[in-house]
Amino acid sequence: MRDYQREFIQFAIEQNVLRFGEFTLKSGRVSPYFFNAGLFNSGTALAKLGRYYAAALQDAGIKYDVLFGPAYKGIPLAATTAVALSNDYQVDTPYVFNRKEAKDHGEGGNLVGAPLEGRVLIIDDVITAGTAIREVMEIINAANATPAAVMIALNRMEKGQGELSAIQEVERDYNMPVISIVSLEDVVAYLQEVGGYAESIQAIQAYRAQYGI
Ligand code: OMP
Repeated sequence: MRDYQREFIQFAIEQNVLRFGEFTLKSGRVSPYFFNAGLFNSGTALAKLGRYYAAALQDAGIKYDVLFGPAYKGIPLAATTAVALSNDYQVDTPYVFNRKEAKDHGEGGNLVGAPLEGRVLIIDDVITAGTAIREVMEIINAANATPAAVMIALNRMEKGQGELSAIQEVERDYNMPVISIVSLEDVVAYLQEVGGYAESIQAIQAYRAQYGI
């Protein structure tokens, strides 16, 4: 695990973004942990978050033309990542996001920001069963753009519809990599390192036996 990944997990726990307990997910699975990116809810937290996304993106070495932040949660994520790429790496990257409802006046259309064209780097929070990301792919296909990769904060390492992980299914179906700042394995390694999380680790292991890959 890299230093920035360890720092990121610590930061997510401090912000209550990463919590342990019992949570019912969108997929109906009952998870012993939850990652709520909406709780990176101050200027400082959002600035830091953008730096972690930018660091992981630079680390992955993927080529892309535009960042896309899917509504709603992806919008600040793409914006803060674009700012961090500029501040930390002097890379000026266009970014675009979608509206959930079309607008028929003013700038019109469903997309706001840079043109959605070329190789698109999608920025999102979490992939569990892969439902949300499939909706995003429809927007990219409709724009005739090419997906370059999906960048998420946490890879929950869960099964999708079959025996592959949801992320492997997305990679296979859309022929692009999914990259993350950290994975569940990193989280568990971190919890083991710092100590005091024996119960949570046990619950995560039981959950992984059922839904993990
Ligand atoms: P899938 O559409 O099943 O891949 O679930 C992804 C979405 O679930 C995310 O975009 C979140 O809205 C939500 N989610 C989290 O935010 N954090 C989690 O730890 C788990 C989920 C979830 O419900 O699976």
